[in-house]
Amino acid sequence: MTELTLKYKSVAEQFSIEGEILSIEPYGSGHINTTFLLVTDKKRYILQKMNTDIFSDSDALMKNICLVTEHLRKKGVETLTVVRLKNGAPYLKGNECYRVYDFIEDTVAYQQAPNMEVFEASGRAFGEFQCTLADFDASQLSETIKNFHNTPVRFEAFKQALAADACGRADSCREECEFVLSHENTYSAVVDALENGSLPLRVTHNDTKLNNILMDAENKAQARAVIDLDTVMPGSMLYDFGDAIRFGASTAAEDEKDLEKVNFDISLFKAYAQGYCGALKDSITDVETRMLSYGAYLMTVECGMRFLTDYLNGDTYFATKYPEHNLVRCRTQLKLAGQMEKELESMTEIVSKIING
Ligand code: ADP
Ligand code: GN1
Ligand code: MG
Repeated sequence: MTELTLKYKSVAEQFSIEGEILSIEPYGSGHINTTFLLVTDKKRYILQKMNTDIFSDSDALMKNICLVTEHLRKKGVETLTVVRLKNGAPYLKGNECYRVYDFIEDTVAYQQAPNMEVFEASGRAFGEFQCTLADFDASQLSETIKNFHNTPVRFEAFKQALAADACGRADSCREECEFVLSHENTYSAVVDALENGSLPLRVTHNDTKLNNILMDAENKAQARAVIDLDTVMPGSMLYDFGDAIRFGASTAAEDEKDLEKVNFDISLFKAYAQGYCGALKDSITDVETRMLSYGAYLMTVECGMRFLTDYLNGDTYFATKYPEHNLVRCRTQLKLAGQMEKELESMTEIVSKIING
């Protein structure tokens, strides 16, 4: 075992895991935490080094996760199982923080929708996830990242990064910056509607990309568990619908370099909307129905803006594999947002037909 593996082994041994540790290897494609597959001679686990720069209050974060998973489990919904430390604590707290989950076996986390059925099933599961949390007391939840989907606040952060140009990268992304600057008047509709009460505040997941749901490996169009519960907090239904569309209703990966391959696919949009809205038919309001498609555009442009901000800041937030990675991701998001902007009317018609028959 390497020195690093030995370090993770001594971390893992402090948790109540079954069996002898055989291996600890990097796992998955998350951009925020550092995830490992931990294998013992008895079971498999997920070991995560938590990102405490982003989630600064790790006690509050883990309390949220314990409360939400308890609520889901009580209602018979499969969810993450937090493996406690031998001393009973829910995570290892120190200069670095770690947590362990049972590995949810016989599942797949897709990086791209393999077909319409899988994407529709993921939509249904995220819709049901929200229904299950509808009676969860939101006042028990901490806001783990303030202003997470506050697009005007994200826009201010972008403008600051552009003005500072800390890494001298602004010249290499003029076109992208221009796109973000020129769309300023489209950013505030959701925060305004939440503030004036026309959009209801709900308990939402807020990070609903397709690799944050585990699908059944055998029966491929069946969801097993919604994961990555770090950002479950009060929000709008538009955030959950929108973020899933921005990632999953594309014909290419989030970091596809060849933009020719990246297109918004309205039939994937329809499939997801059928699953998601089908599950939420009884609770969705008229304003949500009217604004859902705009939410897809907004989450896509917001994510593009966040990747661009991070590129300008020198890649301090999202994990990257090469220097232009954030810029490449930003380009796919802005292309998709531009296409959605043009198709908003047909998207809204699709949603309204699903809801109103
Ligand atoms: P991040 O916040 O960095 O995105 P996630 O919690 O989403 O981290 O985990 C990253 C990846 O690890 C997921 O996309 C999924 O592939 C895998 N994963 C996480 N938790 C589990 C689990 N309990 N069982 C199986 N796979 C998991
Ligand atoms: C991050 O954690 P992960 O990789 O599932 C990010 C999301 C972004 C997404 C873009 C806490 O999600 O907000 O939409 O990357 N999560 C956080 O792929 O910032
Ligand atoms: Mg994730």
